[in-house]
Amino acid sequence: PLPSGRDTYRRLADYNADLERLAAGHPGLVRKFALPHRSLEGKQVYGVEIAHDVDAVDDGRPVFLMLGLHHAREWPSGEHAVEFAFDLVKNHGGDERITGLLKKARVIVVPVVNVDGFEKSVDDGHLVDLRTIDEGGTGSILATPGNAYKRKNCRIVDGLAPLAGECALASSPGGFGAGVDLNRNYGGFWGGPGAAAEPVQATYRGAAPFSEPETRNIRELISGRHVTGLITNHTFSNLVLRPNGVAPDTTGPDGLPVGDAPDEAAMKELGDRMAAQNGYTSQHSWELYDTTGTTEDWSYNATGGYGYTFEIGPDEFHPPFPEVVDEYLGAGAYAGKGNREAFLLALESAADPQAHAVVSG
Ligand code: 0X9
Ligand code: ZN
Repeated sequence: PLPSGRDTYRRLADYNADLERLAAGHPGLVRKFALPHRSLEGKQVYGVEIAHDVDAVDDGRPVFLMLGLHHAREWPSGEHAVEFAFDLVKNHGGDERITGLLKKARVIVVPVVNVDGFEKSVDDGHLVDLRTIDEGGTGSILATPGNAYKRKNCRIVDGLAPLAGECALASSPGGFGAGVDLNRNYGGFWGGPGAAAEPVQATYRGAAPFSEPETRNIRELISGRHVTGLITNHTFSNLVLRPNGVAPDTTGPDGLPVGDAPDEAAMKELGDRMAAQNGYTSQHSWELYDTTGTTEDWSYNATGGYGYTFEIGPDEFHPPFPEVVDEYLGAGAYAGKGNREAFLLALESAADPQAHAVVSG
């Protein structure tokens, strides 16, 4: 079973209750906090920080950051993030490796970045039998009910909301609904290829870099702490992606080629090791397709902390829950190939940032 014991997808209230439960049950080890900006619908966004002596916030230990649910329909991305939190807490004290890591480093988990969009997606998705959706396959995602396959946040841009003030998918132009694609709204290469300028598009980048409260939350979290490594979880395609999101010969905002990441050798090395654990393919993000304004293209290029996107699962945005369990643990059809071990490698690397410099020469 999963570290939390859960066997169905969480809804938004379940995430918030679980974070509260983790913190309340483990004073000194887990601290729950609210991110600085409420969502457009006024919801608070929560995270937990986990570390030995967690309240000694001025001790300068490096931070490993784990994110989920930038994209509303990608439910396993939040599940794996929050299960990692449960896993660390459960094994602290008993497991020597995890106890040691929580002494060296701090872990911050924000499982639901896009709270408004996720609530719409998961509430509608629960109205129907998930297996019925799955039979439609990914080719029929627009034929499924309501907002189960909503991607973006709840920014209403003129003319796009089917009903005034409503953050919905059904019957909106283009079928993608209102919203900004939060994984195109960060500052890294914002305005470049692989992101749309038109609000109807699935990859709408927003009016400006960090125009959205959800991306500002993550920017301020990262800028205020010493985040040496992060994983931002998505679904699907079984990929470990590393910067950059555009190919080296692409012209950047400064008119020069963006080039390859200065830490390419070391980031590839860690990406490959994580992929060896979860069985995914390790590659540059641009090898999937061009993207600009993504989380780690900002965080890496702004801070130097290593950042990866995990695209969880072979072929579905939110498969039946037992698959999510197996993909975390490395069980069942995924025997020996789970994200748990890959996440621990990322934490180990973030806990020892000096080792980065050695690998990259
Ligand atoms: O397009 C995206 O945002 C990601 N795929 S998803 O199906 N989850 O929407 C891929 C992003 C890859 N690029 C970077 N991470 N830079
Ligand atoms: Zn995604």
